[in-house]
Amino acid sequence: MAADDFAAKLAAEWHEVLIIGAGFGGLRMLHECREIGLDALVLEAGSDLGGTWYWNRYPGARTDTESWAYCFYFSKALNDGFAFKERFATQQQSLDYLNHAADVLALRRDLRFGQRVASAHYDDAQNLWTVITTTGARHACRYLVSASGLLSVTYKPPFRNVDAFQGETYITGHWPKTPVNFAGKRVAVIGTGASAVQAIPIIAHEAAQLTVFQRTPNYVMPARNYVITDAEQRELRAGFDAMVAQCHRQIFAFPMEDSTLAVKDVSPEEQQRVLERGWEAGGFRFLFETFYDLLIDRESNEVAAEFVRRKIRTIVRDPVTAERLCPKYPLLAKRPPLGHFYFETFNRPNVTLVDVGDDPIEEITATGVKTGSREFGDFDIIVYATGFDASTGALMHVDVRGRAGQSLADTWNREVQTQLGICMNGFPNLFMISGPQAPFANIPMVIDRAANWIGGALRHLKATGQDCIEARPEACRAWTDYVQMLLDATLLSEGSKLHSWFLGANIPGKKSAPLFYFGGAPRYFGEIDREAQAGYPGFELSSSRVIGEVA
Ligand code: N01
Repeated sequence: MAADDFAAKLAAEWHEVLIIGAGFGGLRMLHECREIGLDALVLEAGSDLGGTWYWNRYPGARTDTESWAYCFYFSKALNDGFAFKERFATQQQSLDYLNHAADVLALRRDLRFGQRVASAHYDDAQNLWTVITTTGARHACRYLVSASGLLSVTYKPPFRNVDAFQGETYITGHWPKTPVNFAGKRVAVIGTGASAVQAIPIIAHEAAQLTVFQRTPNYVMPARNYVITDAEQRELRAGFDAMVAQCHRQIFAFPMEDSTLAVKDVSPEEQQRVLERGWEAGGFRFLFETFYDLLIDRESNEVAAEFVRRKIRTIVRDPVTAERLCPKYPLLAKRPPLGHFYFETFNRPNVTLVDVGDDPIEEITATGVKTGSREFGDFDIIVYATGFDASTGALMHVDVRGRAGQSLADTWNREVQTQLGICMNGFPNLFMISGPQAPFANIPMVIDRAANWIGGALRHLKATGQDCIEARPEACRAWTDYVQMLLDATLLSEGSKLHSWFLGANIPGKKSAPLFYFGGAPRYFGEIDREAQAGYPGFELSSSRVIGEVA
């Protein structure tokens, strides 16, 4: 029976490709499918497109990648037709860009909103996936692409009595569409990760009082945001191709040049001068345009780490608060946030920092927060900026079943294994964009290369009359070991003691494992290209069709 006939029998709507999520990844993949001539539909839980930029509307939310390089790289025309307003795009500007792309590429007709995927089951006999959403809508497809985001499942710590609080409660990753009014309110923010670091300075300006609960301090580097002038806009447009090439060769796929200097190559005075220049340049330039060995050499790392601590001690007036804000672990062992006057905010008289590192929050009360030894009350609002069940979280919250009904959640609870961070053994024709063991880097660039690679694989299947691709178990084992080895060569491996979400260590009970490839984006791009050029040796390709079948 042809696949679409079988889908009709299941009372399911048939598409060759189903894509989960209408953020950057889903939109990019839909465009890829259209280029190949494949019929594709995007299922999106939200009421509109945007993904991360739809859900994360908290005050201060904006990109940490320079706006002009946070885009769809396959089209200069898309960037030419859009006015990037600031160096780091606000949440609304990011959403505007995605809407602009969706309009220009006419993507909306294949986006289905309000459709949260509840289950996705592979049918061995028919070689197709059936996908059911929480509204009960049934779909079937040959190829399933998860573009559900590496940071889309919010995490709220299981404090006792979270519902006891009688004021307003918000979570940064699921912020309401209507603005929250902080004016005159006593506000608690729990968490000091990238989301909190962006939100805290803005909330502090509005609130009567702001209390920040910090478990682990962060190395926050100044973003040094600015408004893009017309003249700079013209320069950026003229430099589009060079920018794309630069992102392809930079270790984290950012629009900057990697330093070729090691800390020990230069005198202590020169080290400080180089670091000062990076600090002034702003954003992640402090990490990548200063010295290349910060991520791999402990002593080099300590020079840069101490530089940041000195900055914190200079900026923050109260020495006790300054010391609390100083991280004592290696720089980059956790994902460092970019700040917009973050440390300066702690000089305000209405802002208090509470260190809960050694005195954990245990309970939420009717009016506030209780740690092991102290009680903080009289809050009107609690903001949870407590992060995400990252990377594996999104698919593990869906009932995904592969060959012979094997559960993805059970499989990943035993061990996360992938081939190239894109496919898995036991789950044929399931692809992941920004999946576990893919690089953590400038996300739209990782998305672009993954969508392009998946498109190449689908083209290859079509051209060779095949319709089934599955990662070989030995390839998955080898990739997993390789990802672990790459991680162990960096100081990022220390993140397991620091609740790093890079390793899943922020979620109690989640097995700590390398969730990202840290061998450098250019190396990864080369590796996935070579796999395709070699004819996909790490995959088994086959045909489920019988002669005469059309689907
Ligand atoms: O989440 P996080 P996030 N008691 O996990 C604390 C991306 N992003 O949403 O550090 C007390 O970093 C936790 O403490 P600790 C970016 O990649 C991008 O801020 O685990 N505190 C931490 O301080 C980023 O890295 C952008 O000790 C608890 C905070 O909650 C990623 O999203 C902007 C606790 C969680 O921080 C995640 O950032 C924003 C507990 N029981 C985010 N549990 C841009 O690029 C957790 N915490 C623009």
